[in-house]
Amino acid sequence: MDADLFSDLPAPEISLGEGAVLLPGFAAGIAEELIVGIEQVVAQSPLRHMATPGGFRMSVGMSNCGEAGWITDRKGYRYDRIDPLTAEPWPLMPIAFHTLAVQAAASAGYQGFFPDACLVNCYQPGARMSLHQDKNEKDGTAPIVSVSLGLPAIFMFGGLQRGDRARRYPLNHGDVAVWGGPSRFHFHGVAPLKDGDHFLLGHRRINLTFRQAL
Ligand code: MD3
Ligand code: FE
Repeated sequence: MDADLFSDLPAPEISLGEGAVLLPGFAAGIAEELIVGIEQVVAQSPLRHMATPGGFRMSVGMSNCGEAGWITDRKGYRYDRIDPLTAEPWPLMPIAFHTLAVQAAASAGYQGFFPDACLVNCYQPGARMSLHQDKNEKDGTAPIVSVSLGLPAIFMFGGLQRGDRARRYPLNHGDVAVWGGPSRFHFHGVAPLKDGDHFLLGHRRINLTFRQAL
């Protein structure tokens, strides 16, 4: 018996909008390696619930690796080379993270993507991310690559105006999405995480978001 008759076919790519591509299961085969990397990162720079400029505690636990990390506090949203919790540089980006992000971007048509920041978002049941735009990166022409691990989530993808109707897409374990071109500045968010029990991550969803931030 052939174990997999289709193993030589390229993975399907699904368009999410102009410049945005979903690569279903692109990272599934290296999920365990990614999770080891996440454990190393959060051992050095622990997950924490940051404060928004308006003073709300984010329901998503966050950390970063790479040359720069995304942070928020009462002073605003920004990138910093130093983790404010440890007062040290962020952990190095594991090579496997960087390679995956570069390969996914290239597969979606974005050659030369070189992420210097990786945000680690950890969702527990009920955690959500309200509609927002990613506008803190210096070079808006570079795409963003996101990797979903663990429990599935409903991703909301809107338009250039906050009030534009948002489409809802399921993001599953191992899925990678590449957001470039016009979709780079669309409003987006994540609906409250539904509880479940994932075979690798238990009651959690972890999203890695790779950016060229500096
Ligand atoms: C579409 N994170 O960290 S990843 C974020 O699942 C963020 O944790 C979500 O939005 C998460 O800023 C969504 C998918 C994603 C990331 C950035 C985008 C989609 C995007 C930027 C522009 C358009
Ligand atoms: Fe975002």
